[in-house]
Amino acid sequence: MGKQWWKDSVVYQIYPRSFNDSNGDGVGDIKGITEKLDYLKELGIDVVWLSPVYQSPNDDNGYDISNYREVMDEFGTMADWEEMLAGMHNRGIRLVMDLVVNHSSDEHAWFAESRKSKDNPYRDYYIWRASENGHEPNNWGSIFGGSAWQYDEATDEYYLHLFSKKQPDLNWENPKLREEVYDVMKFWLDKGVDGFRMDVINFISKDPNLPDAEKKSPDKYQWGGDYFVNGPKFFDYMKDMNEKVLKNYNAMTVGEMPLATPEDGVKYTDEEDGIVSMLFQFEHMDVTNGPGGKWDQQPWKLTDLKKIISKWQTELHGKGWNSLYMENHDQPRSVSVFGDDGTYRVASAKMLAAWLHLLQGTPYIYQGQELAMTNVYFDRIEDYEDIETLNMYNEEVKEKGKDHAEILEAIHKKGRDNARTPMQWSDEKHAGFTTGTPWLNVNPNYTEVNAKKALRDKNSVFYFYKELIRLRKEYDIIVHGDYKLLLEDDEQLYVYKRKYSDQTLVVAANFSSDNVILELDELLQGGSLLISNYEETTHQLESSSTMRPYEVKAYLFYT
Ligand code: TEU
Ligand code: CA
Repeated sequence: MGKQWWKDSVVYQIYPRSFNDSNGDGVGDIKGITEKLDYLKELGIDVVWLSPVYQSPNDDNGYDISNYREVMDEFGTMADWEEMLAGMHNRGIRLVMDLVVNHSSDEHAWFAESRKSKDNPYRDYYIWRASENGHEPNNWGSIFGGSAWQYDEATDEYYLHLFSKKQPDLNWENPKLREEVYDVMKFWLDKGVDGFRMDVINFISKDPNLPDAEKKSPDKYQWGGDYFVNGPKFFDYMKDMNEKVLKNYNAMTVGEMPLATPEDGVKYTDEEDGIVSMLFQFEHMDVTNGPGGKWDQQPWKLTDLKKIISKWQTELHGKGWNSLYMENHDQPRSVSVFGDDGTYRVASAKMLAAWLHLLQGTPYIYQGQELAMTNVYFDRIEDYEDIETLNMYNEEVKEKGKDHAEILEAIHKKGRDNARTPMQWSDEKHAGFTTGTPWLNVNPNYTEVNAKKALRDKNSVFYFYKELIRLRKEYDIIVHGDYKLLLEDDEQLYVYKRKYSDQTLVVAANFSSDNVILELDELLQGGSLLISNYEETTHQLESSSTMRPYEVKAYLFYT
């Protein structure tokens, strides 16, 4: 494997709480992951990104860490973790851990000290400010609702939390804090992990003046992103981290970077001067957002998706590196949003898979995506667990008096629990996820949608992913080829062409449930079929052909 081994890898994301429960307490755990390593090996993935397994009071399911060097009791022991890592490495699978260092839990020992007194040695590990005329230090809103500031009586000051009040932001201005983070990273790297996915890493540097955000909505609190997204010292902090830690390991780093532009992407992932191996950005996920943002989901246009994807493909080619994903633990299921989770569930899941995996970048499969798991439609708010969802519901329904049904519909479309219902292993009770009571109910479609069934069916979405992963290993063009969008204005067909030395790859995907005529340039006739999701397909590309509902086909040409 080369120096940049992540470029020809496929990543599989595990959300441990929902993956597999080994001891019947209803919560997925580390031994549960170890039990399923052969399943991952069968799929053929190269890397696991494991969402946090550190000690945590679980205000945000592990994204609130109270000890960076210990494994969460509910998930098992360090010995279990070591066994899991060995099991992965024995199978040639690498492990990327989640590094959540924009904030910690308020139950972290650093914070317990920090809040005690203004002269505590840990005071400056967090961001404390006095009140402004009896109010919060500024008008920033938290991403999970309400103010981004929490008053703390002990010292009569406020601390900053961009997420929940149990997730105080760490103060990266403090060199001691930065050293602590480096030590945590070395601790895990020395245990053998192969890299980190860095949670909201481009939020770590705040403008030290913490100015009020411009008032753009009637709300009391405003989005303060101008003062912390890609903040003033972000790049320098990351350079320092690379110098002091990462350069000594051949580690893969994925920077989760909301609001990053392709220009940022080029700067941050440059092979010589960059700071991470690849970024994880959200522009294409936001294509369904209406003017009201994430809870205002609207019908989306394929031409809008094309513009975003094409911009990233073109601008990063030869200069930077991106993640390719349509799902993670914060997003709804892609087949429910971009495909069809009814009649064409299987066809559309395969279409999305081939369309995505044949683009340039490192593909990510989120657990259950390989089964075409779908969104879930609980009708009681009590069935939801996610802090973001529940806070939003309380604010909108209980405080502002909005309609329950309307808000529930928004949750059905975009709530994070869509991705967090337990992995569907079989048609047994609770989908074979647990013998106990699952922490979050399983999606009732598990009798139809489950791994056991998929593994027995050679035409399943699972084996389609397996084939895509295999193709990546066989054809360099998938990793290295350039990108050109064809049929730019078409609202149903997404067609692109890639080139690499003497090879050309054409991928045609129908994002609709209609039969659509595909007409291509005379020059693009012939080639040989690489993959498709319908059994009967022409083995050579024709200048005019019909694309059936959610059909995808890719052809390779040698010139
Ligand atoms: O998410 C960061 C983020 O900015 C959003 O995508 C967010 O998750 C949310 O859905 C806003 O609507 C990361 C993690 O992936 C997420 O699970 C955590 O809750 C968050 O950071 C805080 O650690
Ligand atoms: Ca368990």
